[in-house]
Amino acid sequence: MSANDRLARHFEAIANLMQLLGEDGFRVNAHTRAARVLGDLSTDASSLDRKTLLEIEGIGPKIADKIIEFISSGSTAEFADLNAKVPPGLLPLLEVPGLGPKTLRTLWTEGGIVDEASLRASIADGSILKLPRMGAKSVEKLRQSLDFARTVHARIRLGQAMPIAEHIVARMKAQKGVVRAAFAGSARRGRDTVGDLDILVSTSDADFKNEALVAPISALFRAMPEVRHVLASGDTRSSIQFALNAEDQRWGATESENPDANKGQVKGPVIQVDLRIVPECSFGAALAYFTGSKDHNVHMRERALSMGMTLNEYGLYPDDSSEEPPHKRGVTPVAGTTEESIFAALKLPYIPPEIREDHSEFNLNATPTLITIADIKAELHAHTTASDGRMSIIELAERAKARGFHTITVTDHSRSSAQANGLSIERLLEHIDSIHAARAQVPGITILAGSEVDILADGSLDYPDEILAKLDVVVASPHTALSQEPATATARLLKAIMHPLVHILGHPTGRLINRRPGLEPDMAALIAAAKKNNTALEINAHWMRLDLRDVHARATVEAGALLSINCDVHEAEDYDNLKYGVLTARRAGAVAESVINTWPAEKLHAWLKTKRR
Ligand code: DGT
Ligand code: CA
Ligand code: CA
Ligand code: ZN
Repeated sequence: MSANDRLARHFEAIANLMQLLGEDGFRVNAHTRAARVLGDLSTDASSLDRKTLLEIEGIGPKIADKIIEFISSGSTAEFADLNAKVPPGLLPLLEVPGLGPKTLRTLWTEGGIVDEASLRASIADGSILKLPRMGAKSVEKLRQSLDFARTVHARIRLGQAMPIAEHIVARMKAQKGVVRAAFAGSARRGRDTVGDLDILVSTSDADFKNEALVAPISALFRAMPEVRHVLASGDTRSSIQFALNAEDQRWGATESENPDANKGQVKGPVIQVDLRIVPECSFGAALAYFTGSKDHNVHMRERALSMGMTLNEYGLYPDDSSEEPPHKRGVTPVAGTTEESIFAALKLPYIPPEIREDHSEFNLNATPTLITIADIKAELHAHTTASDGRMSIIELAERAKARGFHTITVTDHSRSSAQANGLSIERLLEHIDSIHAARAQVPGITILAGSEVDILADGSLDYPDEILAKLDVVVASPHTALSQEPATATARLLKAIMHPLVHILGHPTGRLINRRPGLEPDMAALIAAAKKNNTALEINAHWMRLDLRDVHARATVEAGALLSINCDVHEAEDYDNLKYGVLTARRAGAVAESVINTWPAEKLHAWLKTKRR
């Protein structure tokens, strides 16, 4: 997240808190406006002095001071003051679709609702119906939103969890005595959400025997400033709850599900992080064990047993069928320092973490060459300031070029997407000219003219065919009517896939992880049609989306249909989401060849033209 985004998020949180506290409109509006202005700012606000900030329309002296305070301290006193006046469980409820700050204020002040539990209770006993503007219909909708959130509520999106994992690993690596550090678990496997983070640290074998060296590493982990609650503390293992940013209180961040763990803790969104410290000779075994998945581990252990060995998180040991585990008796392991040594000793190719799900990885004869970030050479779904993006065509193209891409496609929103400033036909035609004109200014990369065309509720596209035919690339995506019946959704999306001018089906289900489930079409039918019509299905790499999700991407790969991994770029940082898209593709077992963004320029451009004959 950019500094501007963090600032925008912060001012939005202040505005929300003010409304919850019933403050007057003018002050609220000043903060909402500041949030919008900061979010749209093309220069980094943290690089501006007070005078320059004041020159920006929508930023007055008070806001400017708060921006400066936020940049130097990471928060503001005003936020802290306001936040202290609101029950901690209230702000996260703003993430529930249909619950705005005004409604929430009523629920709180007049209905005594302070968190999810009390909201559920008042729905269950019907008392919520006595509150202003709470009709049977809106309450039923609220209940459904809460239920959807409940099923996913304990898991945190990969894009929020992974930066924390990387941050903690970097901190642990900087510690005295630490040799290796890595994160394991579902985050390493690249799942779209994670339950908790699993961090692994090693010391040298000699150091590991010295408690005075090991214990401080564990203690330091528990003393990180973001730690809200310590769940377990030992010399070689600890468990904590790590706070997500207060202003980043997104639905999906959660209290621990473990009731004991919650005793006496400060409320607020947290992610649990488990730490294990192991000696170097066990690091590979521990990494394999804590990467999982559980099912994969069970299979590995059975394989070891069938070969007369014992596998655990300490190593792979020759089995002498003694009751006591071999590592406790000082038995010398067969393997354990690296994961590679364990796979080799079990006569298996190295199995990449993303496919350790006991799906079919044990049938592999060789390590699969799964797609990597370096394979990606083109971005085919990107927005500019013409619709809701933050970059000009030139900047978008320059950023793509700096990543080593040979092609960037400008795909702004189509006319129906009014909230995203979608382009009318007239504006689109002008935009195509601007895109062509930009080519001379950014040599060394092919800039293609495209559109992210809305797939309307009935499956028709948002521009007529003669306009679509003028575009080099058409990404067709659903943005509205995302709670259609599955059969209707299938028919709708099939129509787009079969449309002869459509290259890519963008974010096929429209899901937002932990927010809305999106369409539930018959994926097998879509995939078969995509293959038949030579249309690529997108893995939208944004961590809020990851759409197609892993299992559907796998079905696409297995059917031999084409994938396209796109960042759906709206601002410069969005290119960094590529890693989440690639992880999803790796979970699907995708090799570079099955993803059109990896193809050489000539091949990709020729393929695009097959839909323009
Ligand atoms: P999560 O945290 O729910 O997103 O998923 P994981 O896979 O990170 O699961 P977690 O954190 O409970 O445990 C990390 C890994 O440790 C898991 O993938 C496999 C291993 N593990 C944990 N408990 C067991 C167990 O009872 N049996 C086996 N075989 N492995 C386990
Ligand atoms: Ca985990
Ligand atoms: Ca864990
Ligand atoms: Zn879209």
